[in-house]
Amino acid sequence: MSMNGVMRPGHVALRVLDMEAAVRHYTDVLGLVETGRDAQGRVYFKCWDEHDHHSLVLREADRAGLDYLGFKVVDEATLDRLAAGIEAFGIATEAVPAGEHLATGRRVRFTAPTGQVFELYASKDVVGNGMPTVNPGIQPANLKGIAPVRLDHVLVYGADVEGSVALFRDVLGFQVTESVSDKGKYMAAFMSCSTKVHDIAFVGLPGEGKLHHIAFYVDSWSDVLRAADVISMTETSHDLGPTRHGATRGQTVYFFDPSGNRNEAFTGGYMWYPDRPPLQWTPDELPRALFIHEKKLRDEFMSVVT
Ligand code: M3P
Ligand code: FE
Repeated sequence: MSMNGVMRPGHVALRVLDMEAAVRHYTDVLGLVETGRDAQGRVYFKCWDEHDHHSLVLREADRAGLDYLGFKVVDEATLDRLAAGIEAFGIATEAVPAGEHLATGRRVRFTAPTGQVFELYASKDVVGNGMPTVNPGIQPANLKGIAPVRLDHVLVYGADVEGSVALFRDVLGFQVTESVSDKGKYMAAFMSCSTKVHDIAFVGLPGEGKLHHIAFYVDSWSDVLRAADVISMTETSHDLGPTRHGATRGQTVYFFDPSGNRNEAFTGGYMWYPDRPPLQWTPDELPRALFIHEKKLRDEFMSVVT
């Protein structure tokens, strides 16, 4: 249920150190579908059950990390209205022309107070999920690897969580579903623009503009276990899990792409409705908020960002 016209995180643009190794990871291990390559050498992917042309764009660079995260909005008028709102909030916007991404309309780009570049866009070509929309099937026959159904959420770092929360809440219509907070001040905020338990999360640790992870949704706990098996069988760099978060109650396994960008296979979590009371974790309960079984913070998990 979009509160102000923003529907979902629609694409993540990542920098990778070695495109060939990255393409092998995202197609063979993650099991995404490659949907195109552009004149700049960027490679486009989607999860199998997404209908739009792409949800991940890779660019080869000498430093890994997040170029930008794009949210799809309901229509072009909403795009103009939200762009004006961002400007009125005091943040400059930049127009990215239609066609700069394959199969994508114009985008509006801005930098959040936590330092990440975000975009809004309203149009992207529909290429389907490999099955008919009349009398559809269950899943296409040729799935590989972890094969998540969709891009789910992104978690980013940066000191000014209060600023990014204000922008996403007051201008873009997101709600804080859960937080780690003290006396009303956010140390971490999980935010939804939909009925998902989070579409974006901000963690107030040093790392302006940094990415902690991009998460892909799988359908069940057994698919999270299966993801961990695939990670093991392919000798992919494993980070943490399978386990369960306290915050969101989601089930999870974390791993790295060959450039060190963290991926998460995520499932579960409860549904969010705008009238649901947000949940708060006090700072002393942070370990339980992160991992409800282990109740321990892991150094590498907290400190490695790209
Ligand atoms: C999740 C989630 C951190 C919290 C992570 C939580 C890195 O990834 O999906 O709920 O502090
Ligand atoms: Fe996550």
